[in-house]
Amino acid sequence: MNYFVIGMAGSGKSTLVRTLQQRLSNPFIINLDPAIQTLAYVPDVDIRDSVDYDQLTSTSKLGPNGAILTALNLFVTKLDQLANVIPDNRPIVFDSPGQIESFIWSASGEILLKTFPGAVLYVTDAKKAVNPSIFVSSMLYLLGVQQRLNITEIIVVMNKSDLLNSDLTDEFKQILSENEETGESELDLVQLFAKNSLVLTDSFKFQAENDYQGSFLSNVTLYLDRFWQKNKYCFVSCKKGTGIDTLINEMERVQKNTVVEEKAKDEKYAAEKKEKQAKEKEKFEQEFNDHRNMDEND
Ligand SMILES: Nc1nc2c(ncn2[C@@H]2O[C@H](COP(=O)(O)OP(=O)(O)O)[C@@H](O)[C@H]2O)c(=O)[nH]1
Ligand SMILES: [Mg+2]
Repeated sequence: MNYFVIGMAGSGKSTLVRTLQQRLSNPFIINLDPAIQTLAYVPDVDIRDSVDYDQLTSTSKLGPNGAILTALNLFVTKLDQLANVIPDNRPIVFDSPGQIESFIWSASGEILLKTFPGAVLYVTDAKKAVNPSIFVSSMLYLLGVQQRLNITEIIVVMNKSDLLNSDLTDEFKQILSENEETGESELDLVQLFAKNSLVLTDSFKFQAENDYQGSFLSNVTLYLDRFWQKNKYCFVSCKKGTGIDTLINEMERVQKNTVVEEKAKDEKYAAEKKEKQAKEKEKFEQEFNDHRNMDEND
């Protein structure tokens, strides 16, 4: 079972990995963040043991992002060694660098996901998602990640839900009642954003800063919500340890589906390759016979 924890810097990825280390059964943890100074957990494999980030910034004169990217690329050149130390029958959890783009938009993330097919956890800050424009921006990024990595289903981890402790303002309460929904807290509101796009679009009316932003976000939401609503949203608090059991059940379900899908993709690829080779062989034999017949006729 393989799990990749990705998300914006500061969303709580490493804290979640620490929580999963405590809650999963005997997990094997891999830290992929070369630049982290202090980790909240002790990993089983640490990119910092095989790649010297400081040397990349000083000797190779790379900037912080270039050095993270290069460190990941160097790490994946040693994947055969990693495969040798990864034990069988233990859940593997990959913690990714703070800068999501270094993992998502480079070849290394793709290679790791292809080599160790599994579930992807997109960690985001639930408190920030109370702002509807931040919620939609986060969902747009999520859809970009899904397309980039060709992932059918991704788990959205709404972390820091312990901070969703304020009551709803009267404006939000009115929006809920106009849409025949009920809810008192920010937690109810963000849960509704994820499943009822009308609540979201109505919220832009007083949250969006100008007409252009409100109109853009409403249109984006009405068109794209069907794609982000397909994902499962898990509201957790790593700080309080809440929502983790539900998350783990979801991780196991998505991981199983992903492995089945990857197997089907590999089988389809192998069948197509076999068919192509058979056609090429047939074409070659035909050409060979044609030439032989021409030679015999001469
Ligand atoms: N309130 C609250 N803070 C959290 C939670 N999870 C993480 N944090 C804090 O968010 C900050 C960033 O966490 P970190 O795991 O380093 O984020 P990363 O950059 O995504 O790996 C730290 O100060 C954490 O203590 C949570 O569930 N609730
Ligand atoms: Mg981290």
